[in-house]
Amino acid sequence: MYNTKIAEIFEEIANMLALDEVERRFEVLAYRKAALTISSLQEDVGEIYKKKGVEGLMELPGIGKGIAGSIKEYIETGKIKKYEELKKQYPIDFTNLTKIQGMGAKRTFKLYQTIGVKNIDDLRKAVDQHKIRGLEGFGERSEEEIKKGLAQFDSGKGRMLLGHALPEAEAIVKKLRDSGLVKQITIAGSTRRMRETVGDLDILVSSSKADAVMEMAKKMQEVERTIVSGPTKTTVLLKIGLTCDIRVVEDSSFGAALQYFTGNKDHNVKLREIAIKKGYKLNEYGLFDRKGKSVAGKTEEEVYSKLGLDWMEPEMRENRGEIDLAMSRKLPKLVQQEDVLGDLHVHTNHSDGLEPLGEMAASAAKLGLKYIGITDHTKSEYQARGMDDKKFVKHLEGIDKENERGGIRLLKSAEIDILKDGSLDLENKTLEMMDYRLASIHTNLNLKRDEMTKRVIKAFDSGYVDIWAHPTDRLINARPPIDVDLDKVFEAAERNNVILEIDSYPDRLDLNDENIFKARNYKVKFSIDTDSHRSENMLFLRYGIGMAKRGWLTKELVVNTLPAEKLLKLFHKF
Ligand code: DGT
Ligand code: CA
Ligand code: CA
Ligand code: ZN
Repeated sequence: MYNTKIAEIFEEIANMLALDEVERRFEVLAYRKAALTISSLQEDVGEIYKKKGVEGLMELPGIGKGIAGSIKEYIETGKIKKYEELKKQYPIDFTNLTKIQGMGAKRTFKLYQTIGVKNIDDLRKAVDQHKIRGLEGFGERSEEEIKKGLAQFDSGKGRMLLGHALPEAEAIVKKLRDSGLVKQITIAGSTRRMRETVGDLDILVSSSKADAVMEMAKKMQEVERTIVSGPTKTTVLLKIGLTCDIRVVEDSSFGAALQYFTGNKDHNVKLREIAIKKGYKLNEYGLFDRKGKSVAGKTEEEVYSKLGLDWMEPEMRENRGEIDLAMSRKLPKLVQQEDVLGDLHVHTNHSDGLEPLGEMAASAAKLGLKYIGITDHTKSEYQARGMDDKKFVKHLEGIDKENERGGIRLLKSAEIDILKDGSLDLENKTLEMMDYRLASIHTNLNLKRDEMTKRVIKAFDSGYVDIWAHPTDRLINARPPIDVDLDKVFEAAERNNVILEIDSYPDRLDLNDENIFKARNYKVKFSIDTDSHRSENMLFLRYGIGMAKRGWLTKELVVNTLPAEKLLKLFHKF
């Protein structure tokens, strides 16, 4: 997969071009747009290029001839000349520095110019030595913010977003499968459990040609270098900066190995204890009786079954009580991607989306969805080109017109800003024209817990909020969640029939599994949405589904598994 790396380079190019004395705004915007497009692609640009050449690249939104040329250059030579030259002029690690909260591109450059900060280590030193607070335009508060940002950065270090890791793992699996060398092959580890971030990839293979598989694994185009390689296990560092374990086992052990390497560790430990109590021994090769005879191992189902447990989906295997449920045959039937009939959080180019309404609708239809809710931003989100009441009225009429033309059902909505004081960013009469109202927080994220809690509850108590979108506002590895008393807020959601969103965007995944768990203590429902800003983002749904399964949600608890007519009955009426 080239996507992550190329998107990073384009973002860096944009950052560096923006520093140039010469006004190069269009070029900067072009690179930023290209970075956004590529980072959210699920198909590898390398594959697109291989199949359809530069023309194929140019079919992607926001990719013109020049940028397509740069992509080609990178795929063929591993470098982009323009980038290398800019890098000489600005030897700054923009990619990582701008990940720190409080560090935009401008500030990053300023710190380089004034005190020579080139990378994260330099920044850490500057913070420790209090060199930043005295600089013009910074001050003590910025220094504190950067310090917190650094801590946040460290805590996420080395763990990659599921949304970047899973497509990479799938590309590797496909490659190995296509080689004809493997009998069975599956992704295991935290990626199979759909954890929001993964530490490394685990790929499990059964094959009678282990040597050839190991050789091939080392030589894949995705590999930066081999870390260790033995007869049945190879660990490589991938170009995207993640390590990957590839293991080969006998077909007769595949189920036991898959169970073992899927984990998680605590789940495995508990399973092993159960095995011991039953007089068995469980390991990655199989389940064995006292005499060392294998009693199970070919499939996972077999292993669980011999231990007296129902098989459970990987997303549940976190030792959160699932083993007891499996033993008493009471596992919940989790929501499946096929159950989801619509997406209630979709943007168009009427605010910060990249595509017109019609295109988003056509793409959703192609994916088999029956309806989508159009949730463009409101006026406070001026940088997202949010609309005021007047524009919204016209926009909603536009949705009606589009509905008359046929195609899948488009629901009228908005992503309404919950303002600092808890009021909503549109007038009631505009809100009343919509099928439902999705609300979220985008500004003043640093309010104290008390004030934040009051803010959200006030919004809910208005009676105008149907869905609370990306509730905690965290960005994985980049921004902490807002400080809010979720118990109080969930209680208010229950009282006001507010549906809680599971935002599927890879760096949001919000609510996450833990918070879904907490929310299930209340009589609330959930909506698994993609927050799409372009058609391809709709493929993110599977990450939200993963989160929902990790939170043990059944179909009944997820509102967008309902057909539109039934769904509409759940929303507030005016
Ligand atoms: P990660 O890579 O940090 O995102 O998380 P995992 O769960 O993929 O962990 P990883 O790659 O270290 O190991 C893959 C699986 O192998 C893990 O989920 C369970 C199993 N495993 C690893 N180490 C142990 C261990 O010491 N004991 C047991 N019972 N299982 C282990
Ligand atoms: Ca792993
Ligand atoms: Ca591993
Ligand atoms: Zn949104």
